[in-house]
Amino acid sequence: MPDSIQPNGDQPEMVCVYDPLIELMARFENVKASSSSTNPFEGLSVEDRLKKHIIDGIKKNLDEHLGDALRSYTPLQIINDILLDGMKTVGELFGSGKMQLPFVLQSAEVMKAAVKQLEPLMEKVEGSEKGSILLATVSGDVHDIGKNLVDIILSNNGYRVVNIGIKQPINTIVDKTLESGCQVIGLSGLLVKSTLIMRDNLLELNTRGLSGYPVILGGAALTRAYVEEDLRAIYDGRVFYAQDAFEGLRLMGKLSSGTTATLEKSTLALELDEETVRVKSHRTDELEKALYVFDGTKSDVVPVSNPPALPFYGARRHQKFDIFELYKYINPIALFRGQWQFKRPEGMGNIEFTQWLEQSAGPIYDRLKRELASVLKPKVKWGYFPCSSSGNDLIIYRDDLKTEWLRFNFPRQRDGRRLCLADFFLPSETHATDTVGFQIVTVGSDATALEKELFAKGDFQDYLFVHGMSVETAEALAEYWHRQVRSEMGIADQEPDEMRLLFSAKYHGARYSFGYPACPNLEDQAKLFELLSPQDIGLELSEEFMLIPEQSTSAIIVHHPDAKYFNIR
Ligand code: B1M
Repeated sequence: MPDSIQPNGDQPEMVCVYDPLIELMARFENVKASSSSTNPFEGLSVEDRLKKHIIDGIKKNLDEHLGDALRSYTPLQIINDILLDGMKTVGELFGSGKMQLPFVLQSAEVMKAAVKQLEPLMEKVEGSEKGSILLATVSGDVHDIGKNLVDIILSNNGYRVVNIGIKQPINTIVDKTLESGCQVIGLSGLLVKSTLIMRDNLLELNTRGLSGYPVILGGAALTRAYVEEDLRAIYDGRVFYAQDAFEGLRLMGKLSSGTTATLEKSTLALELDEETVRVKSHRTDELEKALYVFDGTKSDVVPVSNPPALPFYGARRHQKFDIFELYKYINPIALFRGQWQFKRPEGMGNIEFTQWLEQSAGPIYDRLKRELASVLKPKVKWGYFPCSSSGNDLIIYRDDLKTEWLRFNFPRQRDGRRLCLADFFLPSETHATDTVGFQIVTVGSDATALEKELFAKGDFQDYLFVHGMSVETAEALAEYWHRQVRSEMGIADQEPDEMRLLFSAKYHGARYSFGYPACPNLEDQAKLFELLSPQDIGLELSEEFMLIPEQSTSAIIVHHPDAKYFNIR
């Protein structure tokens, strides 16, 4: 177990330790760094001391200052009038780009610690609740972090949150909502399929006469238009889209004060880039299924007449890795900006921002590399199979090279080049077989367990950092192993010498993950499981074809030199 992430121990205090990130952030933000030599609370009133604890995320001396405040205020007054006021400032700083998400989480940690200290001294006052929400990730979906970030932000802003976890069927959602007396239902999910499940859940609430519950929906594959147009049209009650945890907070504020009527009609700006809109289209599934039928018009792709020989037949396992070698394959942009959500401070240029990220997120990254070296357990299952194409299908053969084992059916672009993954392989009419690779990688369930522990303990900042590192290490392992596959297939002739180019897939062939645009059918994960049997590296499939543990990813590997990512329009 890493030094500073002890299962039952305390995190080191931030205030008396030189933290390069805090120092650097201070150069760009209004939030002041805590100096190691002066007392940051000197001369402040008790109210301002407590607010400073929250805003600057300082845990040291919190109990003492809470004790001082208890001489003049009740515990409830301290929470509602002082600490929550501090959290409001945190929200405003975040909203105006002056505070980064990891620091918001640090403030939430302090808030949680303060409430924990005050709670035993409080009597439950009827009607004192600001608002309440039941949170769940929908059926079949194992994605935890999105919902948990919402939980952290809401519960540390005074709302009662009943977080019932991942993979929750509507029956449980309804039962727990009624049982807990929550006023709002909040649903989250990672996949396009989850957005369809959310739709079914809303219909079920209608049927059961429970549309009186306002519903907030969030998650990577949702779009505002889908929720505010399509789902609003089918739900008898009020349903809202939250792009992030803070929009969830604003919505809870409006719902609790009864001012959602105006909100429902508002046209909040959509800040989605073109790719996100495409990827997030909730219609993807249906649209693409309709395209699966081969109408005879192929693309201009010419399969390789002399494909790579099978390096071996069937699946193999590998689980001995130098984790520090794998770390080199982590894309720092995806980690720092995507997972840890560091944003470019206003007025800072791109180059300066990149340098700033290296200097500010870099030390955290280095720390986690060391601390997680024994937690992340990289494991791979991969294999090669003889195959051929037939229209939009890719047929996989048994080791006699002629008995069909199973087939994949891929969508074809409706216009343009009319690409389809099957086109990259020799057609069955040629009576020759081609070679296809598959891989599935995981960094194991210990990372999931550590994340759970950190979340439960209220170490929210490390929870975000560890989650980001673990999922991006899974992605790095996929990148690393794909390189191995290219070498085994004898197509390592275009290896980039810079990682940046590797991350933009500038090599021979391509790795496509099921669920991504060129092969959107997540059910194909079941076929990949049949081919690779990855249960022996601890992998399972959820009923909605997600991989458990969460920090895992799979792919079909195409050797054709023209194979690049493409969308299905
Ligand atoms: Co993958 N992935 N991924 N992935 N991944 C997506 C989601 C995808 C949209 C990418 C794409 O197609 N371009 C796509 C899904 C499309 C689909 O459904 N068909 C996809 C896929 C297909 C997959 C796999 C199935 C691929 C494969 O292996 N075959 C696989 C599945 C993993 C599994 O089954 N366990 C997979 C794997 C992975 C990695 C492990 C490599 C990695 C981490 C995933 C993870 O965290 N579990 C990963 C990543 C990084 C992504 C993207 C790039 C980012 C997702 C993320 O981590 N966001 C994503 C594409 C994208 O979104 N641009 C993609 C950060 C996270 C904190 O945000 O959970 O959305 P999020 O929560 C936010 C908001 O959404 C909101 O607030 C939160 C905080 O701000 N929010 C709420 C969420 N719930 C809310 C509830 C609310 C309010 C707000 O109120 C109730």
